[in-house]
Amino acid sequence: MALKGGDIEQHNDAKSCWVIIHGKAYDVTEFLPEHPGGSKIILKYAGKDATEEFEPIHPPDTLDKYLDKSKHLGPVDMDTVAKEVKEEDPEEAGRLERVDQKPLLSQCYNLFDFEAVARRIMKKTAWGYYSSAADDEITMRENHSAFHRIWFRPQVLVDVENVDLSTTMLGTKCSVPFYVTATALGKLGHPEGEVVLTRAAHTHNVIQMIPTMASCSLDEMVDARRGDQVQWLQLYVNKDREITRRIVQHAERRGCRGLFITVDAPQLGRREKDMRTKFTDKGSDVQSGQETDTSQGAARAISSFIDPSLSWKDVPWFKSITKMPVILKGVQRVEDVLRAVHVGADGVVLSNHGGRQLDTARSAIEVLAETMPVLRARGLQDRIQVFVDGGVRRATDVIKALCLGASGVGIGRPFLYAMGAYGQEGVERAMQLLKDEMEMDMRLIGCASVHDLNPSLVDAKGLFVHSNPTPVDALSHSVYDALVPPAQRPK
Ligand code: 173
Repeated sequence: MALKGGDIEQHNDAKSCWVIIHGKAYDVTEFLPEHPGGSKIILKYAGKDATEEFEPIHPPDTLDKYLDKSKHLGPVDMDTVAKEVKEEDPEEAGRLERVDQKPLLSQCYNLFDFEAVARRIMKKTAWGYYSSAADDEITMRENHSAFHRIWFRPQVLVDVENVDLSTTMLGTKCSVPFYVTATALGKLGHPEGEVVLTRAAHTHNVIQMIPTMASCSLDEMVDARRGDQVQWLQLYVNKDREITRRIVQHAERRGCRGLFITVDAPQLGRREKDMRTKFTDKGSDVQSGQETDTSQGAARAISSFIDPSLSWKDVPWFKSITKMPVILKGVQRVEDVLRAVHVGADGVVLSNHGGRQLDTARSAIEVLAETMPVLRARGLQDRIQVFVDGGVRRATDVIKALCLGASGVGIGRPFLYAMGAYGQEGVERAMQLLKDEMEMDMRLIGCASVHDLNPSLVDAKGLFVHSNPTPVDALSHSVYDALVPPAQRPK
């Protein structure tokens, strides 16, 4: 017999704490101290329906995995559960109006357009979480602006009638040299979460890196795969290595083809925009929190399982538990690239985690320009594949990275924004726009295949100069119209 709302309401404190999730009741009293996000956030929902808060942060198999079956209390007659009377929220009403008036998808011409739309129509907490970066967000801005310090040296009179964008990454052929990199908490952006990215990636034959901290379960993302679509696994290493072993081996059994171990996050960076949106979240009582760290933003609250003691000596263990290629994600200096070669890693991702970790860390593209000449000088360039991510918004950015020797380029936030703004179709259009840009740019630079891209096609001398000495060109600023995001559609 189904439980009644009244039965659950009784269990509304730390002595006995029941919650409803997706129409079922759970006794989480004993679990409270173990909850990675702290007990306080659960207690806020003690005796109540917690589905809405639970959903984006927990993959659907979470309760089966982490809560003993004896604590699964069974179905609840939801008609008997008191509906929370939500206060009229003027901010939400305004947001819904903006959703109604959002530009047509066909009005979005580049990746910035999706960002502009997403900013206006995503929930504040989702926007705060995705768009935020560490401290003063200097590295996040640098990630993008570093590309502006590289200039092309195009070659002419090359037959570019047919342009081939396909390449090989970690032994698999793919249509384009960019991939969907791992980003957490997809359901903040879209009710279906990361499977939307999986489907769009299939449409364009783009590789997807599956995040450890996804809202969907790994199995859901794998099940959403079609045909011979390729997926990799991004891994946060758990203090409990048995959990890590299970995740890795399960992913391998389910066909993942690369293991990307995140090495730039022994602790999550402080993202103040994310913290502030939580801070004003009504009723979350974060100011008085001691044991809870929700005041630190969505990500930090759930990242306490990550092992800060992870070190170089752990790498052989990863190689021993999987046949997947092992790639270190988040390498930021050439010395560490050499070390990665030395320990037998199959690849590195030069990345600063989208500027979300150490602020004023250098851009990946700069680290790439530092790295490749050293690898070449030592004859190591074929021993390791080098990927980059961070700040990529234009196909010219992708091409610059390939010219400097990257095997592939990861793109994260732009696809989340496209998903948040327009769902699967949005992500597909974002990928198509990038492909179109890239085909044109390849012609203009004088290369018919990405394999022909090489360092002679760029002038990256200025890349290492960290300030822009060029004075502002007042004339052009007053004469030219700035790029504007697409207009809102009238109601
Ligand atoms: O950048 C992030 O927000 C991130 O990587 C993360 C890590 C752990 C939990 C949630 C997100």
